[in-house]
Amino acid sequence: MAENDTITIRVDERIEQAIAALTRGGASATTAIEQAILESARRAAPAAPTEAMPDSIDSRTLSVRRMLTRDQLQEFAERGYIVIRDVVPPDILAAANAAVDDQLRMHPPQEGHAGPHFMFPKWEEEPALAALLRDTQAFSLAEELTGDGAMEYPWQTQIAMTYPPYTDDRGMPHIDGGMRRKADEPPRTFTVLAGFFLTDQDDDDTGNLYVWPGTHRAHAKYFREHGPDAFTSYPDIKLPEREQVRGRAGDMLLKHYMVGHNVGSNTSDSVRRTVYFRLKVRGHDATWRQILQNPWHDFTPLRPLVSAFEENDDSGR
Ligand SMILES: O=C(O)CCC(=O)C(=O)O
Repeated sequence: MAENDTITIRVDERIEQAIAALTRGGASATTAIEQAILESARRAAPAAPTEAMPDSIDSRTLSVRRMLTRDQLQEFAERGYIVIRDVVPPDILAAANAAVDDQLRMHPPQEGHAGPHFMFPKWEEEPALAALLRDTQAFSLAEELTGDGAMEYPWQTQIAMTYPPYTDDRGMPHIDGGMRRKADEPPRTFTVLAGFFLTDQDDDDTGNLYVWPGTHRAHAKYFREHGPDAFTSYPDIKLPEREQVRGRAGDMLLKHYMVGHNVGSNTSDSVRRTVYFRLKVRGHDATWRQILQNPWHDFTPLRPLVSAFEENDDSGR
């Protein structure tokens, strides 16, 4: 098939239902979905010459828009984060890993380093990293939390690596962008953290991000009570039990900005790699005071879902 050719596929109801079933719950369904589409393509274009039939799904010409399920939306609203399986195809993943290798040649850690090593290339500087967000379904999945067209691409990328052996024993989360800020400087808030696992982190202590689920709501409650200008240090809240975010290479994390988090331990045999983007709804910066007090400020589509737990913890205003 020539590079710019496209084929139009009428996805029949059965295939649509199969895809919906496969993607529900974030199951690892990419291959099965590809097969479903191919099957549909065969039915839609029975007379096409052999050379026009793709061997595999060409991501430039065919895609099925993945949607977050209601359960995923609910989980994000309630607990503040979700992991979505198989968002990044292998070729984009390999190119991203090569870009991380390039960055490491420019910014290596010290000989024998153990613990976190962060690098912050600009968005334009590393297109193979930007591709994680821009050339996959990641951005549209993230926008299901905020509304279609609501967000903009970030200007910066973060490569987060954890060299073993490292044990993080701080036992405390942080919120990005405000701790130790000067009172007359606005905090560097954002809407949602999109994280891409470049290495498997599906066992504990493999460099997994630590999160304290639900703290986006507890923090907002604190800032309603103490005022948003109190965000110069970590809010004094009762912490829930900490969790380790688990994901495999190719999966994506979406985490509410206000969820308390921290670097996790890595006692495995290999260096952990994650790439983060801090995404903002357009016009976000001007409204940081509202954002700190209202966890749904930037998340219009979630508002109808949150009434159940808003009643209990009064965090949804
Ligand atoms: O290592 C990580 O994944 C967490 C990094 C982190 O806490 C941060 O950049 O704010």
